[in-house]
Amino acid sequence: MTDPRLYVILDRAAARGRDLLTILDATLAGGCRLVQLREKEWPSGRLLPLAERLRDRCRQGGATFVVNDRLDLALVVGADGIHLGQDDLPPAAARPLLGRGMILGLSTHSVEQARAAQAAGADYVAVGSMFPTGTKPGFQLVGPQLVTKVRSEISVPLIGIGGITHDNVAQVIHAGADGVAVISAVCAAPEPEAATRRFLELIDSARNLTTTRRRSL
Ligand code: TZP
Ligand code: MG
Repeated sequence: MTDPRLYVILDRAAARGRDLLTILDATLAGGCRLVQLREKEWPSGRLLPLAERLRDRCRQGGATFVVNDRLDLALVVGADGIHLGQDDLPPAAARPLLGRGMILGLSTHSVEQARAAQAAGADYVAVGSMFPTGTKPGFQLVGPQLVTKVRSEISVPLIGIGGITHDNVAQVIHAGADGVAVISAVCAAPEPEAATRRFLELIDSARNLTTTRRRSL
């Protein structure tokens, strides 16, 4: 898996009519190297040509390309990974179908789920929702406190998700996350490239601060 600091999730609904390929190019130019395609409406047949083009651009840009929910599509396009939630195919059912070296990412909302995700072979674990978000309204709010609890329980990369913006990203990194996943803060940003660069700057300075704090304890 490439650099997990910033995981940009491309979501057509959040992009509000803007082309996902344009957003992808911008976020790659801004330094993102971990990308997910998330589509909740279009059937897989309709999504396939777009998924292929996104996969190609990710390959050219040296980014990891993950598909959300749809294992069939992930396999057909030769994605680098699949991301599954608690209500999707269980990891034990998905794992045997994954190609060699394919990444399995799992969404979790409690310490127990995160522990179970790692035990089931997750290559990274996402924890959310960090903050209230309009992208998944009414979704369980767990806050950065859960990142801190999960951090001491798992060793695979830990990604905070949900309502993350430039203003609050440092809280998630300070809580112990290796990276953050964002939808609207990049897909709906007026300038996705600049938004990406700023996230990476903020994440890096939060990480430096966290390391300095740990060292001085
Ligand atoms: N899973 C937990 S919260 C969330 C998902 C997919 C939505 C994240 O979107 P945004 O726009 O970054 O808050
Ligand atoms: Mg899902």
